[in-house]
Amino acid sequence: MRLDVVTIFPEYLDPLRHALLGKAIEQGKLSVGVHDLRGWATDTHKSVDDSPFGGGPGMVMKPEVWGPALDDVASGAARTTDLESSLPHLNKPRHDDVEGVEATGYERSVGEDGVAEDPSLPLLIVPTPAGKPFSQADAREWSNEEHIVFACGRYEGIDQRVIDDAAQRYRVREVSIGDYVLIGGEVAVLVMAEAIVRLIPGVLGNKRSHEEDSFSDGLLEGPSYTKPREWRGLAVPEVLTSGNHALVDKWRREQSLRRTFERRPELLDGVELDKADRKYLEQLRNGS
Ligand code: 6GU
Repeated sequence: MRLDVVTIFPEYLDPLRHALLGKAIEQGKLSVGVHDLRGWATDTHKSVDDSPFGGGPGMVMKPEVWGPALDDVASGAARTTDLESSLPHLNKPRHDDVEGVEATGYERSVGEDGVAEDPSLPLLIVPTPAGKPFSQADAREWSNEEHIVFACGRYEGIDQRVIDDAAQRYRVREVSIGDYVLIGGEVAVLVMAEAIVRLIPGVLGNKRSHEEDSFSDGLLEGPSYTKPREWRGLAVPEVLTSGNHALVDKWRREQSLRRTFERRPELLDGVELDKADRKYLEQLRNGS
């Protein structure tokens, strides 16, 4: 997978080189480019924003700067500033060393608004609190992408024509990571990149740990315990040390149902429940 990020704060994206993502880079499963938007500014002040038409507070990011930036990053013309992993370098061939052949003769597929989209185009993710909510399902789907570009807006956002025009070169998604407002998209990119990259096959190592993630079956994950069996007077739930795997599975399922019922009851509407699940939830509703 290739990730490119366009931002006016490139150093904000340094954590992409660390830990899990750094490992993915070392493994040759990921390459990352971070691009300073000001490199596409044309005036002597390197300005990237201007006052909004129609008045109002704040500044809007300029189309004449963003347009060429997204053109260059889509075509690979800006692919010179890759982040190295912070981990020791292994000198493996990198993903982007062997790509560059554009797919032809695509079949059109249907994008999120029911509009036909060329699936060979890169994905452009624009973080914005006005976007569709980012979910684990998005992370799973996007972990299969060849090339994802993130466009980080600051201030009051990017001139909407940039996003409309980018649809000629990208499959565009405007997404939010939650119902709160950040100063800019950079932290949202770190969040989404981590959620996506950990699902690339082989990056996390342990496939089961995906299957048991919160949300992968629509429920929250229950509590976990390790040694010692007793700590500060608190014992590990006895069933976990019983050696009875069927009982452990049943207990874990019930813990997931309980947590979801208590913390995110709205999620239960979208979950496949069997007879035992429904019975357990009925007990919870009756206050036990
Ligand atoms: Cl994706 N971007 C910004 N700037 N603020 C946010 C957000 C994204 N998601 C929630 N708040």
